[in-house]
Order: sequence, then C-alpha cells, then structure tokens
Amino acid sequence: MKHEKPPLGRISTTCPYCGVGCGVRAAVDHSEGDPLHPANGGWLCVKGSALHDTLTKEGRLLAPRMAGQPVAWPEAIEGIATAISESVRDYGPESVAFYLSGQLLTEDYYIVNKLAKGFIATPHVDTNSRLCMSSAVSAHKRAFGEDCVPACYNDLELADLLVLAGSNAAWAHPVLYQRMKAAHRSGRRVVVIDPRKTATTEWADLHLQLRPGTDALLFNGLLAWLHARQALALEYIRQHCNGFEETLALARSCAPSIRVVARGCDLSDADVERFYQWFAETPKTVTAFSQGINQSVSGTDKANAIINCHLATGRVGKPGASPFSLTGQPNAMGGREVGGLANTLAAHMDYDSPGAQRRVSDFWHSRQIACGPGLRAVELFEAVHRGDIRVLWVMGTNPAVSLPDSQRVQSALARCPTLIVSDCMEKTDTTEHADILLPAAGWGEKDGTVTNSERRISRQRRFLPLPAQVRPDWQIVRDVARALGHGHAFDYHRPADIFREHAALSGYGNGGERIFDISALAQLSNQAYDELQPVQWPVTGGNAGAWLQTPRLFSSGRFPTPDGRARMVPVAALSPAQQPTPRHPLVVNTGRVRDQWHTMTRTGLTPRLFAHRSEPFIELHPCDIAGFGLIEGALATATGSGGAAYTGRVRAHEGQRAGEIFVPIHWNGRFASSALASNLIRPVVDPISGQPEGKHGVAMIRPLITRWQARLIMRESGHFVVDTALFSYWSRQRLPHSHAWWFAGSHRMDWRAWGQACFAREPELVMEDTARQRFRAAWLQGDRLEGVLLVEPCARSVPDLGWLDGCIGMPRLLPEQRRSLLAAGPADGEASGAMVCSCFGIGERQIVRAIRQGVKSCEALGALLQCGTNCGSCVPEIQHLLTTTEVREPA
Ligand SMILES: Nc1nc2c(c(=O)[nH]1)N[C@H]1C(S)=C(S)[C@@H](COP(=O)(O)OP(=O)(O)OC[C@H]3O[C@@H](n4cnc5c(=O)[nH]c(N)nc54)[C@H](O)[C@@H]3O)O[C@H]1N2
Ligand SMILES: Nc1nc2c(c(=O)[nH]1)N[C@H]1C(S)=C(S)[C@@H](COP(=O)(O)OP(=O)(O)OC[C@H]3O[C@@H](n4cnc5c(=O)[nH]c(N)nc54)[C@H](O)[C@@H]3O)O[C@H]1N2
Ligand code: SF4
Ligand SMILES: [Mo]
Repeated sequence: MKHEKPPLGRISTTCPYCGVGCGVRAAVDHSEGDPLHPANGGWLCVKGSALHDTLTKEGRLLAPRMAGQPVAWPEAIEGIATAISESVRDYGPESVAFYLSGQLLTEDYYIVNKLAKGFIATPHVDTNSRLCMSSAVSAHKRAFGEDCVPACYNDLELADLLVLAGSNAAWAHPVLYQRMKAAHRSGRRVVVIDPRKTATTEWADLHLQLRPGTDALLFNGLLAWLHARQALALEYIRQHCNGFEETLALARSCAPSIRVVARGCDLSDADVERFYQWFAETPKTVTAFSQGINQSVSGTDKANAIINCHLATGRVGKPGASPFSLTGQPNAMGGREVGGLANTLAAHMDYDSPGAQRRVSDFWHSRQIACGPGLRAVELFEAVHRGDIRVLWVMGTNPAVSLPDSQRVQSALARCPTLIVSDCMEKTDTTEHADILLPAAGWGEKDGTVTNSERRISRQRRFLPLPAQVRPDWQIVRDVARALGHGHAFDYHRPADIFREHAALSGYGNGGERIFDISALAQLSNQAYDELQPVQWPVTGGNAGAWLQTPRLFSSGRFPTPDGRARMVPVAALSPAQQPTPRHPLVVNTGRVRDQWHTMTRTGLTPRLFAHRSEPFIELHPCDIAGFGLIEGALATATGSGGAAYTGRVRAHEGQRAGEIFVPIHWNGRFASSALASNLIRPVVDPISGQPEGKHGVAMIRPLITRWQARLIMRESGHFVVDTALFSYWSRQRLPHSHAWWFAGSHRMDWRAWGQACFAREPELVMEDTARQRFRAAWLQGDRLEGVLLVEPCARSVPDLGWLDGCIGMPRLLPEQRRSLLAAGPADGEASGAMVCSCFGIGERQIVRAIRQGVKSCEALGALLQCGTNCGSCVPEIQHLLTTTEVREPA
C-alpha cells in the first residue's frame, strides 16, 4: 500500500455525509475532491463542495454540561459513571442503553459496543442504522448467511441493465449517480422503481411508478415470469442455492401473471413485461436498492425478493451483475462491522453464532457479557418511556426528529432519569432533553476510519485544531470506561489502538467462516494507520478462503452458510401496515432533498444549501391540490393518524401519484414551527428487521388559513427568539448575508411595535396599509441596511428576499437602492427564481429565460451561465427544465 501524499497543506480525508464515501483533500480554508480516491476520483457533490461552509463555531457545543450548567470534564465523566453504576446496582445492567449512529467512526463505535456489551453487560445497544439499513442487513443474513454486500461500485458502471429500486441516487448518492451516468453507453438500460418522479427517474429508460409498498409483488412476479420463460440459471440454482422450489411456489401463487402484478402494483402490463423482458435478456444486471425498499414493514422481504431474482439467474458478485444495497450514512457499514445493531454481538458475530459469546468475552477479557439480543430502536424508546431504561446515552444521532412518532420519542427522552447526549451542536431537538450534554469533536477535528457502501475502509483525518473543551467520541467513552473501573480493557491512547484491536477481533477464532475479516490490518503501526489507503474488506493478508475475492464477494458461488449454499427466501407480498382511511385518505411518502443532510444540524448552517429548498414543503399531484382545496405556494397542514401535524408550503408536482404526498425528512423544531416528517409516521416496524415503515404513513391535509404572511430579514440574528405563540407557522433559513424567517398567522398584530422589539429600535423607513394587511419597514445603520420586515395578506404578494439580502451585504447602500428597499427591489429587477445550481447560484428563472432565448442543451447552458459545471448535482433538474420549458418561437 503506497502512500500517496496530497499536495502540501492538504490532508486526504473522507466526506462525512453519504455512504458513497468520497475522498476529500482538505485544508483549513478549502477542500476539493481527492482525485486518487477510488470512490469518487476527484468528484464531489454540492454537499461535499460546501463542507467548509459548515466548519463554523456557530451553534457548536463547546463545553460539557450537566443540568444545563457548564462543568469540567472530570465532573461530567464522574457524573456519567455514577449514573451508570447506580442504575446497574439498583435496576440491573439492562437499565442502561446506548443509541448510536452510522455517523460515528468505526473506532468510536467499537469502543462503545465493547463497553456496553462486554463490561456493563447490557445488550441494549442500537443505532440509527435500524431506521436505515437493517432490512438490508436481515435480508443479506437470510440469503447469504452473513451481512455482506457482494458488489462494488464498478459494477454499477459495468452493468448493461441498471435497476434502481427505491433509490433517488441523483440526490442521495450524487457522485455514484455521476459515475453511473458517465459510464453510460448505447444499449445500456436504466430502470427506476419509485412511486414518484425524481431527479433519478429523469434518467430512466423505464420508470416503474408503482403503488408504494408493492416491490415484493413486482419481484415475485419477475421470478415466476423468468421461470415460465425458462430464463433461470437452473444449473447455478442446483449447485449453489437452497429453497428454490418453495420460493418459486410462493412467488407464483402471489404473482401468477403479468396482469396480476400490473394490477397490484398499479402499472401497465406493457411496462411490467418490458422490465421482465430486459431483466431476462441482460446477464449483466445490477439491482441497487435503498430506502424505498428498506423502510417498510416488509423491507426484509422486499430485499429478499430482489436477491431471489439475482440468485435464480446466477447474478451475484459477478462483474456488472449483482444485487447492491446502497448504504446511506458515511459509516453505516462500519457500524455493522463492529456489531452496533442490537441483534448482533461484535465483528459479524451474532449472539447465536456458535461459540461467539465465549470467543468475544475471551478476546475482551470481560467477566460478564450481554447474553442475548437487545431492544431495537423503536422498542428501545418504548422501554425508555416505560421507565425500564433509566440511563440512555445517545451519540451522533437526533432521535427526537428521525424516529417515527416523534411526540412519543420526545416524551420518552423527557422522562428518562438520565439522558446523556454526545453531539457537536448545542441545540437540537434531542439535546434539549439532555441531563448530561457532551461536546463531541466533528468532522476535521477527529481521526478514525469509515467504511462505504462497497466495503471500502477509508481514513477520516484531522486537519483542524480541536476546540479546548471538545473531545472525540472514543476518548469520552474510554474515560467513562476507566471511571467505571475497566481501565485495563480500555487502555487506548489513540484511534489506531482501537482499530488494531477491532481488526484483530475480526480474525479471532475466525477459521474462514466469517467473511468480515480484516485481521491483516491488526499489526498496522501508528504510522501505517496514519497513512492507510482506502482498502476493501476482507483484508486477510493472503490466506483468503475460497470466496474472498475482492472487490466482489460470492463470485465462486460459495456462501458463508453452514452448507456453503445461498438461501432463496419465500416471500409473501404483504401490504403496508399504515393504510389510508376516510379520515386519513392520503399516503405519506418521506425522503431527502438534494442539498440538506438529515436534521440539518450542519447543512442548515450554510446559505448555499438552503438555496435549493428553503422551506418545509408538501408535494402533491395538482389534482389533489384542487381536490383538497389547497393553493400552490400557500401553506397547508397534514395531520397523521397519531394526531400530530406537519405544516409546509404546497408544491405541485406532476410526478407525484394522485392520493400520495411527499414531505422531506429534514426540517425540525430548530428550523420550523411544525415540520417533522416523523409526526406523520406511526412506529410500526418490519417484524424481521425492526426497521420502521418510514416511507408509508397516512394523513389528512387542509389549507392553513392565515390572515397574513410575513418575512423578516436581519443582518444579525443576535438574541432574536421566535415567540411561537404568535404564529401559526414559522420557518427560518440562512441567506448569504443575513438570517431570514417566514411567519404566518391570524393574530391581530401591531407590526410596528413587533418590528421595534425585534431590532430594539424604530425603523428608518415605514409603509403601512392597515386596511390591506400590509406593512413594510426597514432598519438602517447610517448607509448600511440592518433588516427589513415585509407583511402581506398572502404569500404570493411577498417579494423574494434575494435583492434585499444583496443590499445587506453592501458596505453602503446607493441612493436608488435605498429608495427601492420597501419594494424589495427595483421595479424592473430580474428575479432568479428557485435555486437550481447551488454551486454558482443560478436560479430556475434564469435557466428558463436562457432556454426560451434558444439555448438548447445542458452544455450550452453551462457555457452561458456556468450552471451544472461544477459538482453536476443539478444536471437532472436542468435537463428537466430543458424538456419542459416551451421555447418561444421568434415573432
Ligand atoms: N442529500 C442527501 N443525501 C443523502 C442523505 C441526506 O440526508 N441528504 N442521507 C443519506 C442516507 S442516511 C440515506 S439512508 C440515503 C437514502 O437514499 P435514498 O433511499 O435514495 O433516499 P430517500 O429519499 O430516502 O428515498 C428514496 C426513494 O424511495 C422512494 N420510495 C418510497 N416508497 C417506495 C416504495 O414503496 N417502493 C419504492 N421502490 N420506492 C419507494 C421515494 O419516493 C424516494 O424517491 O441517502 C443518503 N444521502
Ligand atoms: N420518516 C422518515 N424517517 C427517517 C428517514 C426517512 O427517510 N423517513 N430516514 C432514516 C434514516 S435512513 C436515517 S440514517 C436517520 C437519520 O437521522 P439522524 O441520525 O437522527 O440525523 P442526523 O441529523 O444525521 O443526526 C446526527 C447528529 O449527530 C451529530 N453529529 C455529527 N457528527 C458527530 C460526531 O462526530 N459525534 C457526535 N457525537 N455527534 C455528531 C449531528 O450534529 C446531529 O445532531 O433518519 C431516519 N428517519
Ligand atoms: S456523494 Fe457527496 S455527500 Fe456523498 S460522500 Fe460524495 S461528496 Fe459526500
Ligand atoms: Mo440512512
């Protein structure tokens, strides 16, 4: 492994966002894609490109706190150790639980898992990967015997048929998407299976816009159809698979014909047949799947239905032919390696793996080890609510936002006698409930490893100074372990010490039966660890078993099951649990937007990443907008069957199926009044994986009737606090030079007095029209604009803030600018519209104008406006505008 040194002053590290795991060359003030990293070869998406904008002290948690008061570290560590040991003494080890995250580094993850299961002896260690990958994990275990992703990224490029099931890769795995597109060649086909049109479906040769939740039926139908057409690899099945007859029988009884499948999935017969035909005739087929498959009560079955079709055609772990579960978080895979899920023990060993408990406790030298699976996320928080769990330590995740039924989760957090939260940020919906709050080092401040979707381990390296009172997660856990009296087993001085032990455990007593084996890395020197180049597991230093052929697994047809054969799993195509009723007639789909990351604790800091979607929204088909008495661009409230609500701006989307709404998962109590997607999702789970049904809630929707809508823009937000009682709706966003809010409500307001309170003084300019519910005021400091308040009877008449934000950025206003302040811009001003290209700040209206003037291609638009020429994340949207904008013929 040769160490390629980055240019002077740059450190090679890994992006902390998605599971693509792109290499980044970072310096204190700038970062760029690492051209030598095998995942991205130099590319970064818009989130990766904006990483540096998020490295601010703003909102950071900079000292430990107990009961809201800053304390010194020794006191915090002692407080935690006392809470844990008292709880163990009085209520037993199972009264202590840990809730972890796929965003922790492997070393952090390993050490918590060891402390909890091996020394406190509680099995209750689960992770947000339960909400993310656990169905794929269960499906891999059922089919292959171990949780292994057989494919590698190159397979996405080599495939002649690429099936993307429940994946919006264009937004969620943007660099992989770019790689797939760049490898496009004639004859290659792309099928996207998704109930709504997305940036990814724009690229598809065939979009199967199925009824949500019906994927298992579609793939069962495929298996039956392939069999009827004699398109199965019977010899491969005979040699390498068990369970074929039963699996086929159930598939045929659920999905006897194309007609039945098409009806069930709400697709046309012709489209279903076309997909089946393409699958039959294309040996090099990859089916990549993500949350549209996993986040379902039948997520494990859906994934197995996909894997069944690949096994039955012998397309597993071959170049360009494999099922491929795409991981979401940067270290979702690393968490699975260490055993962070409640049903696993450590290093790909389950509690019921023969000899595993003995082996792991020997290796750890622990006297008492947890002896059976712990509670999985949803059950875990129920146990907290019941009071069975009395000490809960949440690390690197924001469950108050991301778990279903957030009201219930928040009340569990509030009841928990000792809630410990480790986070980089001071204020999140979860930290709000913490009794002990620990300031964790963030990206750039810590060292360790992460593993991406293709099993590739990469280093995250530190390139920033560590704020004085901030600690990396592994160090905090080590100190607590020492305070609990386990110092002998936690004698770590650096992440490399932990990594070596983790690598050694993977090989310990592993006679070749566990594929996850990186024991060749157990002897790395500190320097070799520092210089570790991206490497795919297994890494066994030459004594690999028959199936260990990186970069792919299972190419030989041998699997890590007792008899070496894969298992096809009979799958009954069950319906989603949350079904619409007359009171809640709409199906709720939830997911990601391109430029935000989860609960926005980092991406919400940068103006650039707000430009694409600036407010919580609800997307509906235009017929539902009319049918439910809504108005596009106005506010609406969706109410879930649990009674909680989500308020957002109505967006019409032709690509939404009628009767279904889509809401983003990102907004939360820090950014809006009531915009938690999880308010619309009930905590029902897949019985096998325990993964919640995050993609299928039900709701009623009604317009939010208000008397006025207002926008406030301020240079400094200072100590401004939203008085939530005044408003039916608020949301906030960052602009390049200012902070901005939306407000809407019906209270009779004295706007002059309210504005005065916000800025602590009289406005310089005022325009008031009480009869029409209009009020506009501007605050200046000499020639500098400090802020503006605009109130209108409805949202439509509220002007865009782009021009005003530009004015706030000016060192001094020009006289004509000053005159236009209350009009929010010159009368002839050209607005740029909703942001499309965040890298160069190019808006939809600018692009549409250029298209109308005759610019015909994405490349030509790039040459003219620069849009789409940096990270490329917006190219699908530009292409969409090119196909949907009517070009005005010259008169
Ligand atoms: N920009 C951005 N990127 C991210 C993240 C982020 O927060 N922001 N998060 C990362 C993480 S942790 C994850 S897990 C990944 C998730 O990556 P994805 O799974 O690709 O993203 P989602 O938007 O959650 O959902 C994907 C699609 O599933 C569809 N879907 C819903 N129901 C069904 C169904 O029944 N069947 C099928 N076939 N499709 C359905 C939705 O319409 C949606 O378009 O993204 C990662 N990347
Ligand atoms: N309805 C619905 N619900 C969903 C989903 C969905 O599609 N629909 N998606 C689910 C999925 S796939 C996922 S992955 C989850 C994500 O949901 P969460 O994990 O809850 O979301 P994040 O915002 O990523 O939370 C990470 C937290 O860790 C903090 N943090 C960042 N770096 C560090 C660090 O190094 N150390 C520590 N200690 N803290 C750190 C951040 O500030 C943030 O508060 O949401 C799930 N919930
Ligand atoms: S695709 Fe974007 S978010 Fe994902 S790892 Fe690469 S740069 Fe980071
Ligand atoms: Mo995820």
